[in-house]
Parts: sequence; structure tokens; C-alpha cells
Amino acid sequence: MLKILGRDNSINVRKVLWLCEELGLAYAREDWGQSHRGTDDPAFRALNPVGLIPVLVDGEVVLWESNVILRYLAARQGRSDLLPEEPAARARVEIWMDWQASDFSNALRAAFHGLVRKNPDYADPAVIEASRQAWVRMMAVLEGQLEKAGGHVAGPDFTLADIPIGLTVNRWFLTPIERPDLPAVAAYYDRLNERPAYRAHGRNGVP
Ligand SMILES: N[C@@H](CCC(=O)N[C@@H](CS)C(=O)NCC(=O)O)C(=O)O
Repeated sequence: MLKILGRDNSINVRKVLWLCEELGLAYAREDWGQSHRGTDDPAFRALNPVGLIPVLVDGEVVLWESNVILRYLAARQGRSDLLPEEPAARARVEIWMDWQASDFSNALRAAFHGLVRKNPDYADPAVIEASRQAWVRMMAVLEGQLEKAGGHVAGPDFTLADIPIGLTVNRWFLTPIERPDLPAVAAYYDRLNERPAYRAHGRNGVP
């Protein structure tokens, strides 16, 4: 059985839990990180030298980096509907995954960690406001994409790209900030909510 290491309120662990649910894959999850076992434990570092969650163990295969794990599981299950094999179609999915993991996450970090996690490293109101403004700019990009794409972030149908983006949208609605009205994003949030796996691991009250 698959083993997933990481607490279930981590956005990056939730990506993997959501996908396992979509794929109908059984797994055992172990709590690691923050108030649980620390990821500086040598047993954990032996699996992931950078000490971050999630880690996936699939027999001899040990992986870290959440979006890599998503790609691995979709390919393992032959789900080219979620991650196309044709290079251009695949790249159109991966653009949104990589953007979420880089510029998008960097933009919202201070607002989210300052206001929701109450992390003292992000207590400066000016830094939080700059982060909020950057987050709004990223969400305007997403709004434009959703207006064009026809239902989901990489096109009409659900793909792997919707997992990182859908979790970030959940975070947007659960963070106490001033938000502009973004109708395509709101409709997308409700569309994702039709998926039991999103209700279980995405829009489940956890920011
Ligand atoms: N790029 C990594 C980022 C992983 C990451 O930042 N994980 C956070 C939780 S979301 C973590 O391990 N934090 C330390 C902890 O929880 O102890 C990925 O996508 O997997």
C-alpha cells in the first residue's frame, strides 16, 4: 500500500490526498511536521533530505515534491486524462502546476502565514498588505484563464492542474483579506466542490 508522510493540514500533503481519492488509491498516512514528529528526524531525512512534507513511499519508490508526486501517481495509473502524454497538451497542464508552486505561492505566503497561521515571521502589516496585493494580481490572472478555459484551469475538463490551483483558491476564500469580486473564480470554486475528493481534502474547512 502507498504510504504518505505528512500532516493533513499541509497544502502540499492535501494535493496528494486529493489525488489518491480521485484515483481510488488506498494509502496509509503518517503525521509528520510541525506539532507532530519533526522532519529533522534522521529517519525522515533519509527519505527526504530537504526535510519537507509530503513524502510518498510506493514500495522501493520514494518521492518528495508534491507536484512530482501528482505526476507520478497519474502516470502510474495511466491517467492521461489528468496528465496528457502529448507534449503540448501536457505542458498546458504543467504550466499551472509550476506557476502555483512558484510565483503564486510566493505571492500569497506572507498574507496567508501572517493572517491565518499567525506566524511571527510575517507579522509586519506592510509586508502582509504587499502580499495581499500580489495575491490579488495572481488571482486576476487566474480569473482571466478561467474565463477562457471553459470550466477548469487547463481547459474544459479536470486535470492535475486543478489540484494545486484548487487548493490555493480554497486558501483565497478562507484567508481574512479584502478580496475583489472574481466571478469565474467563484464559479470554479463551486464547480470543484461537486467533486467528493475536493470536499474531503480541499474545501474541507482547512485553509
Ligand atoms: N515544494 C515542496 C514544498 C513542501 C513544503 O513546503 N512543505 C511544508 C508544508 S506545506 C513543510 O514541510 N513544512 C514543514 C513542516 O510542516 O514541518 C512541495 O511542493 O512538496
